[in-house]
Parts: sequence; C-alpha cells; structure tokens
Amino acid sequence: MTKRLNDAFLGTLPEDIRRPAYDRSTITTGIVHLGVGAFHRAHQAVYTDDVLAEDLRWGIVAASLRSPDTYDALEPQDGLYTLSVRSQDGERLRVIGSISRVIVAPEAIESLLKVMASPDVRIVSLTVTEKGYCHDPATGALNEAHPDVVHDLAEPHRPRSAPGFLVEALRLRRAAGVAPFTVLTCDNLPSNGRTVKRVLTRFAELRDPDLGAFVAREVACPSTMVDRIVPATTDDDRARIGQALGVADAWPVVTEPFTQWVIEDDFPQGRPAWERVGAEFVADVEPYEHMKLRLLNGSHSTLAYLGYLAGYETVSDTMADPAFERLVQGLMDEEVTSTLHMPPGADLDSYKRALIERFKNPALKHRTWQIAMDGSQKLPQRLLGTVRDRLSQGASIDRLALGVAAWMRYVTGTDERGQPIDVRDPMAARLKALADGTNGDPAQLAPALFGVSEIFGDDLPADPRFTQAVTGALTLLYANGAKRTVAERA
Ligand code: CS2
Repeated sequence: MTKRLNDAFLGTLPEDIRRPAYDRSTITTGIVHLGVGAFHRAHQAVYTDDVLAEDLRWGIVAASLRSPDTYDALEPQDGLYTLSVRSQDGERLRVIGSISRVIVAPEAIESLLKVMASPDVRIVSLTVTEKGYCHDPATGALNEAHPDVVHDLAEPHRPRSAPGFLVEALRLRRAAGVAPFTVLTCDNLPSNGRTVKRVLTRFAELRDPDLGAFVAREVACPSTMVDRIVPATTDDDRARIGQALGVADAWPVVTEPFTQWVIEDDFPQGRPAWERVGAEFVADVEPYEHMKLRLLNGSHSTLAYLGYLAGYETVSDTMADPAFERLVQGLMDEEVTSTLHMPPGADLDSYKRALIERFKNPALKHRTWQIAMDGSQKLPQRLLGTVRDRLSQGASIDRLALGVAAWMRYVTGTDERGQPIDVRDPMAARLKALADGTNGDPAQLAPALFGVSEIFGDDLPADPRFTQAVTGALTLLYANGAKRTVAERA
C-alpha cells in the first residue's frame, strides 16, 4: 500500500471510521506539546480532538525532543494518525486531527521556541517520561549535574532538555511582554505539577535569580493524573489498520477503552473545555495520583519485573497465570489500599476490579520489557512511597518487597536462564556495575543497590524491616525463580 493517510484522504475513509468533526484548515495553535509519543497521541490529543469540534483555538504543535521518527511518520500525513481502541470485543478506529504540526526539537530549536513564545499559545503540555524532568527521583529536586542541565545552562539559547526549552521560552515571552503559558505535565510523577515547578524554578534561578523569582511567582503548573494503557505500536498493528483504512498509516496508536484525566484547575491564560469531553477538574489531584501510581503503576512494575523473569512476554500473559493475578490482587488489597486517602464517593473497589480486567485485556500486547524500562525513575513513586507509608503504619510489605527484589534481579542484566536482558534505564550501566561486583549473591546484591540514594533515599536503607524483606525476597528469587516464588507467596 503506497498511499498514505492525509487530509486529502479523509473523505475517502470507510464510513464507520470517525474522523475530525471540524475543518482542520481553520484551527489555530493554542497548545505546544513536548514529547509526541504514543501516550500523548492516545490521550491528551484525543480529548483535544473532541474539544476542537466546538472550539478551534486549541490546535496542537507537538515536538519530539530527540528522535525524528514521529515527524517522519506524521509529516507526510499532515499530522493525522489513527487511534485504535482494542478489547476482547474488537477494534474501533478513529482518525485524530488535533496535531497540526510536528517539530523535531534538535533540528529546529528556533522554530520550536518561536511557537512556544507565541501569544496564541496558552499551554505547554508535556509527556517526556519520568527521566525527561532531569530530577533526582528520590527528592524531586533538579539534578544539577545532569548532562543536559549542564549543557542547557552553558548554552541557554540552544536548549536540549524539557526544562531548558520551557525556561527559555518563558524568558522570551517575558521579554516580549507576553504572559507565561501554563505548564501542564502529564507524566506519572508524584505531585507532577509541583515537581515540574520546582525543577523549572531552580533551573531558571541558576540562569538568573530574577528569572527564577519570575517563574516561582508567575508560572502555573497544575498537577494532573493521566491514565490510559498504550503499548508500543507493532508492525502487525500497522498492517491491520492500513487494511481497514484503505491507506497506509505509518504510525497509528493502539490503546484500551479506558481513559481518565484528572486536572487541577489552574490555567490563568485559559484552557480548552476538556471537562465537556470527559476530563475531571478538581481542587486537589493528589489522592487520585496516589491511587493511580500505587495501584496501577505499582502493580504494572511488579508484574513487569516478575513476569519478565518468569518468561512472560506481555502483561496479559502474566495475568493469565493465576498466581500472578492473586499476587496483584493481594498487593492492591493488602498493601496499597491502606495508604490511600480518597475523597468521599471515590469507589476504590470498582477501580481495582477494573484494573484487573484492564491488565488481562488480551487484545493489548503490552510487553513486560516495555514497562520494565527506566525502573530507577519509577520505583520511588510506584512502590517505595507505599513502602514508607506501610512501615509508618507498622504494616507488612511482603509483596511490595518482592516487586523491589524482582527489579534488583532484573537490572543485573542476566535472566534466570543466563540470557542477557536488554535493560533500558538511564542508570543501567551503574546498576550493572554494582551488580557485577556481587557475583550473583543476593546477600551482597541487595545492599549494593540500596546504596543508590537517588532511588532509595537515606531512610529506607537504614530500616531493617525494609532491607530484610527485600533481601529475603531476592534470596527466594535466586533460589526458586520468579514463577515458584510468586506461586508460593501469592
Ligand atoms: C506503564 C505506564 O510503561 C509503564 O511504566 O506502567 O505507561 C502505564 O501503562 C500508564 O501509566 C497507564 O496509564
């Protein structure tokens, strides 16, 4: 199939495929998005596509901070792509039109800064993954030694990092007398709005104390809770979706029916009416964020490390093993729920029931290896915050400790059959070097990794209840393997 999806083909698509309900040539840019990955395209860009049907001011210019892949796929498609929603009941396709232009930041620094500085742009949103904030995961403070931070402080007009772009664009706006945009982080970080505000304020302060004070005073950074499971797109997805469209789509995104977006309502320059298309605006996101990070993402990471070690390719394969399902159910009910403080009316039981079904969705091929990425950046908010709360309640942490131990086993870079694991993590080399020094002895490996304070802080390694639980679980994983350990513990 050589013909590509683009504006000219919209009219020729099969009738049952939903397409933009507005004239794309009339939209203006109100949002710049940094990090144009599959998650953004299956989540915020979809809500905004719905909003555009009533309000044309919120078109998105989306930038990738590193790779040109998405640009290469979407540029010939006028920014159009297909959203596929899959479940046991089948697949629904819809073409999304909210992204009007894609920019590859390293190749077009000035054009990106120019759009970010434009007065029409009211919001800069971000999905740059946990590591994109250049922060210390244990404390949430800017990592001033991060190579991209060092670079961006030395060359502030030619930034590379998300904080570098945001602060330079805010400076340009201020110099031009244009009010700051709202910074809308949509990554799975704890108190994500406060975290990005802390990082930006410090970065700006290091550039110029006056700019730091300006960012602290003037820039709104509402927190959000974002939720939708979006596995990486495969070539099978491309082939199947292309068949259904009758034209090729180089990069469709595949997701589940569930979607949720909870946002703090703090947008001094205005915002799209996302509440009319399913988003929830609340005064305090934190309870929702804890619920989601600890129940969904905490379970996900636990399933990813244990499932990978047990030889399971996807989350649904892992969940098909009844012991793993019991483990996750137990983790949620017995170890996470007591740490959550939900507003009245929130129904945790049905949330947890739905989660089990979502993890089991056989139509999503969500690889354990994909979720296992960047564990050093994920563990603190997914498992370790829960561990701290449980310890302060004097309560057990057996399942949480097993998840942490499985991560330790995983980052050694060798699986249970002696095969290499492709560990993707900004700290991979350091973690492997620490592991290599311990000769596969869990009694040495655990303490060596506890010493990474960016992950564990100073408190957990000093608490024998934590260190003993993790070391014990790691010993079992080495002695019996992941499958048996889960079967016996769940
Ligand atoms: C996953 C998340 O890859 C991962 O680490 O846990 O991307 C997860 O699918 C989303 O947060 C769901 O909202």
